[in-house]
Amino acid sequence: MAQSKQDAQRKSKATEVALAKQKQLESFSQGPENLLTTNQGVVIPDNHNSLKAGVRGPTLLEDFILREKITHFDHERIPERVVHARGAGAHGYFELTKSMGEYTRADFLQEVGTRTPVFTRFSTVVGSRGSSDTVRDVRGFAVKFYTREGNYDLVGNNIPVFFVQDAMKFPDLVHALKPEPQHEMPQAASAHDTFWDFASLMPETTHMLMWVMSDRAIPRSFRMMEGFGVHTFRLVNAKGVSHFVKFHWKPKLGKHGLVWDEAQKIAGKDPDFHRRDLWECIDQGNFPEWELGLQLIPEDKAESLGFDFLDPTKLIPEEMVPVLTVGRLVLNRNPDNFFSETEQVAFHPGHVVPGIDFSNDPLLQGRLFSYTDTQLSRLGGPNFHEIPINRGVCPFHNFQRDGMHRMLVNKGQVSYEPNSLASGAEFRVDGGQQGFQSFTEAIEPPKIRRRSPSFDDHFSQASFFWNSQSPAEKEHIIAAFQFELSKVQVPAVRQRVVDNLAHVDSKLARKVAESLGIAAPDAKAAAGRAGFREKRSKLPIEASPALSMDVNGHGIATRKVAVLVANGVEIGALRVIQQALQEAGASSRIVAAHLGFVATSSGQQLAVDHTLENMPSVMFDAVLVPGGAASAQALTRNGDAVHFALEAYKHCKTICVIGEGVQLLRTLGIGAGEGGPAVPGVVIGKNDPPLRAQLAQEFIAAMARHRHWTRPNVEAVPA
Ligand code: HDE
Repeated sequence: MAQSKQDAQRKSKATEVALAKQKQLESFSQGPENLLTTNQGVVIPDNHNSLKAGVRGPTLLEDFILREKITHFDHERIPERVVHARGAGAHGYFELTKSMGEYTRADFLQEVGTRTPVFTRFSTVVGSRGSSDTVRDVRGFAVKFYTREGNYDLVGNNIPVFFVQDAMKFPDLVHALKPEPQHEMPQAASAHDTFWDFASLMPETTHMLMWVMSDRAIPRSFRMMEGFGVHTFRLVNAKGVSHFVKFHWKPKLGKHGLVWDEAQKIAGKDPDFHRRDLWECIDQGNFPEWELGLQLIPEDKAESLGFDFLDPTKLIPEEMVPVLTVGRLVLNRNPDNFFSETEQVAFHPGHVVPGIDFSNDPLLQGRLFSYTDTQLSRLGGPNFHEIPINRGVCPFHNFQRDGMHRMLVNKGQVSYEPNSLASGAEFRVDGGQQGFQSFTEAIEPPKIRRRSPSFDDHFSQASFFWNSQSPAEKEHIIAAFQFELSKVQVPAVRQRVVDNLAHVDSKLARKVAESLGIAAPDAKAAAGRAGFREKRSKLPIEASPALSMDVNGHGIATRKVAVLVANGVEIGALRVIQQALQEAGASSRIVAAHLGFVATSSGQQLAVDHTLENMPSVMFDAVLVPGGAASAQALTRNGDAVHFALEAYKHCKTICVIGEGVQLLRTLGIGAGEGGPAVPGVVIGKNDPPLRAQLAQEFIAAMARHRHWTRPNVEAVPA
């Protein structure tokens, strides 16, 4: 009794001291506002000059202000992520729209309307932190849910399958993919010998290769790409019943890609293209949004899918197991500081909450070790969970102590369990219902280092993906293989790739081989090589429309239109179209040869937003060329303006020309005479006031198709 009284007194004294110290600290931090200080709080008298022996003399070591400033600067960089180094992040929330209580006990998936704060980071995989956004690559799509039961991380990609089946091959894959070690080239590109050498010797990569050669790997925006959890996970309900689950993020604006030529040009014109797009949209209140979809597979059905659901090179077609929409993700706040938040955020597929569990996918199992391990060297020690962006919103208690950069001030005598010295019942071990209960699964012996024969099917889903693409998408995939392999120096590597492709589709393999000047694809040769597996499973469907991006119906919200003008531009129709674009959620920018103003045909001043040079056509989704004889003439004499229009034509973007503006397309033979054949996505209008509103709607309808792949003579355009 006496002991506990003493304890209580000691505690209240300690609290008093802590409070006094806290007050003191607060009063200090309210100190000299807006004055530059050292990290110790000493006001800096002069931030331009170091302390010297005489104004022209040597600097003194004594200058603690200079020393502190330079020392901190010297240590500003931390190691970049070994993969996914370049990224952009945003805050937001996840709102549940359908209760998942039947399937999982996860608290944030119970009550419809529950909003859980999130931080999301998108990334490329291969490039360094300073590389370009629009390279051909997989995109990371990682979401940290700050739930009331702890942080849950869904660390996925924008492609639903992966290159390799077993974690053992991941370091080899990444070494082959990254710049070659002798000269560190090429940056952020798979188009080089080591990657294709590895890929050609590992037929299990084939399905993922098809995705990476498709337009999925050059997204128009982070806001317009899907996300996937990739692996099969488990949901476990309060009764301990488990369902397998695949996670999907479906973008509200639809899924859209760039054109490869465009992607490469943007990489030079604006390497921050995706990062800027995300930042600006959130800044302007155009909050990106995705639906969370789940494919739920009862335990007993999983084995009868016809392929192995534990194999991460396989997807489950939506037509076989429908995607159930359960909530929405909204990103509505940009980070305050890139380093503190986007760079220091630490995701981990092993950050799960009660009710979400793992499957035995051998790639996922390897990831469960890797992510904490990598943060130890990247974020400098075991206390990275204390960094604000990584901290949960629920309290956490344990007896882990000390280590580099410890922020918490753990109180008291006791840092172990069990103990009899800590008073109170805090940090009790919950052996009961509240805790994370791993799904009780019977594990089959023996301990064995071997791949399951059920993982032997390396080609059937690659063919399935190919069969699901539109004719234009197939052409893009062929062109991507041709480009990548044309960069490969060793002919035998190219040959192995096309031989493998013969097992996906013979036309695809033949067309790729033709442009490389190598022998015809030899399916038999591929089948005779090490690593090749004969197994082919049959899906109950031939193709999946959900795998194609060539679908419309998402409107034109947040699309950008360039308006090409020069002195003498006629703005009557322009104003009507601009208004209609704005109402449809798109924006327009005036682009001219110089900044400042141009004079309109009616003598007004029209403010210019960008020059033809600083915002070329690749930065826009569509082009509008208003009428006005003098403006049209000046534009046709300006090489940059002609290039602008031709390039937009080549990239299959919507172009609207009004009256004399049509002259800009004359080199394409468009609009030369009345009644010429209609060209997809080229809208030709007259300067006729009663027809302006209709013209605006025609333009918007054409833009909503995103790209016009069936447009003639695109290859002939020298842009
Ligand atoms: Fe990762 N991965 N990964 N990965 N991954 C990392 O973790 C790793 C894999 C993914 O925005 C690293 O914090 C292994 C698949 C994303 O911060 C590292 C294996 C998928 C991000 C790591 C995989 C991913 C990472 C690097 C195979 C899609 C960026 C820095 C066993 C489902 C997260 C870091 C962010 C990052 C390891 C395979 C997605 C080294 C060992 C499959 C989105 O720990």
